Amino acid sequence: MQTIFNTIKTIALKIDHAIKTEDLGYSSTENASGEEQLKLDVKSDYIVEQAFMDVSLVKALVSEEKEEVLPINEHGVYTVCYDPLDGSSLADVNLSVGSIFGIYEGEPKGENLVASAYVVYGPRIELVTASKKGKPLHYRAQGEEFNLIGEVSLGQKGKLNAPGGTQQNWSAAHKKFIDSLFAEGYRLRYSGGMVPDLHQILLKGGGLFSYPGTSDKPEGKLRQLFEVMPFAFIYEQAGGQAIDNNGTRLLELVPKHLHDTSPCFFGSNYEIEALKKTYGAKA
Ligand code: AHM
Ligand code: MG
Repeated sequence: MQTIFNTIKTIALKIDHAIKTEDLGYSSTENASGEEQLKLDVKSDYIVEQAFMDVSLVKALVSEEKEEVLPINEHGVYTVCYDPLDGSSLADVNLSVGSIFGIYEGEPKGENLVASAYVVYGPRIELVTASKKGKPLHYRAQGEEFNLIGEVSLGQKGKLNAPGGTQQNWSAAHKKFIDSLFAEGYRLRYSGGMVPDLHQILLKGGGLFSYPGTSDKPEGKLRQLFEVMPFAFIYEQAGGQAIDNNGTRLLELVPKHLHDTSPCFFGSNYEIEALKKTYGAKA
């Protein structure tokens, strides 16, 4: 697994360089979810693809920017599902963006996720990795090196509330729940980039990030394989919880298609337990 994490470090430095130097305009293509791709999305996807080509442990790649699975090494064991540059349009307004990686052994589905990692490109480049043993590890880049800062651990309860989706399209139950957290003293922290938003909650010890099903997007916006499951793994390893709108662990989901989405809630125990009570079985 260390070989894969080392490859992600190399990728992080290259994508950071691209963010700082490349043209930010749109390409002439769309991704598998029908969204216009920025040139930076395409470039970042290419950087990831090239970096993993020679990693013999990796059998296949599945990218948010590609329709199909890309087989790369016949004898590999892992499928790496990734979002090369999540929140890429935020680079235009100079907010933080990120890359997300889920490493699956066998078929890509929640129970086969064996490790995950994300990179935050902000004022600094930071990396968080997680495997099945121990707490996630937090690194910061200094030049070409990634220095270990320490373990990431969630407290029982936090203070931050990051509510995603268009409020006009939330269910009444969802609105009531989000309002109840604010009434308890929670503070709004939402940039529109799931990587920096989830990173902030993790490093500040707790809170809730939600992206519910909405009237316009009943299955939510965030993709299971590249976004939802890798973060669910990291939140659980950090001592928190990650569930869908039925109270099911996100890591129990089995996507029917590579680009399937799911409503998702990530947080420390207090907020997730409150969410389960408020919504009952159905959010
Ligand atoms: P992207 O993969 O197309 O960049 O979209 C994912 C991003 C997430 O980072 C973020 O949580 C979400 O979209 C924000 O969506 P919204 O603006 O609807 O709240
Ligand atoms: Mg994304």
